[in-house]
Amino acid sequence: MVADGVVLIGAGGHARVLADALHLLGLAGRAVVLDARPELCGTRLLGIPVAGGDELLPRMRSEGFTQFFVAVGGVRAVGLRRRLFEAAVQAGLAPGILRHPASVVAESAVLGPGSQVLAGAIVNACAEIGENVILNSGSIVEHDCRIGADVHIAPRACLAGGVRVGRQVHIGAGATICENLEIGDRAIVGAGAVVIRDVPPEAVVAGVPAKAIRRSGS
Ligand code: JB2
Repeated sequence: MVADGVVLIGAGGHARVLADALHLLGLAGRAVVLDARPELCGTRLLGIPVAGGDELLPRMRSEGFTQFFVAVGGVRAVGLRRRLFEAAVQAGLAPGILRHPASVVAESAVLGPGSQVLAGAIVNACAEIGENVILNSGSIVEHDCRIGADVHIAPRACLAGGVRVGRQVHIGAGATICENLEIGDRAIVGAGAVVIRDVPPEAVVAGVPAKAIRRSGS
């Protein structure tokens, strides 16, 4: 029986980043990983045991696991991230909040349940981060930004002050969003884009300055 154990859901690249952070936070010894690939069962992810698949979720609570993190993060995984979040909550686990020791979070910022603030990320004053959000390595979320559920801000992306981001948005690595703009639900901003106008829901934008190239999901 593990007291206050942590469940990582997923055993790929993003899970390795979260596992590394759990080691730094002293939580890895009480963690377990679940993954959809049966061949990983019995292996270890940075020393953390892979116990099996999501069919184990309903019994994790009775085995002493109380918190979880959705540990998949790819650009096409936003729907999956939501489904896994809801399955874990349904199983009685609480979404944790992961703050890498090398991240900076202003005292007045609010981090939603399940949010992950990774190495070098900065969340500035009065920013509001929704549930199940990834603020990946070196990303910057400036003052007064509002970020919706299931959003992934990829490494080194920068949101200037007052940006509003809807639900299930992906902001690509190194993208810049100028101040006070709005990014609609399920939009995708390509890596390195510089966004100087609002982005409508489900648009995919890329380039400098960013222009629409297609709709997300198409
Ligand atoms: O339903 C599922 C499920 N579907 C896929 N339940 C569970 N428990 N696990 C699932 N998976 C597992 O997620 C796959 O079997 C695989 O092991 C893992 C996804 O690994 P992958 O390395 O392909 O993606 P990722 O989401 O961990 O990493 C992506 O996103 C990161 C943010 C990559 O693009 C990384 O480079 C990126 N840094």
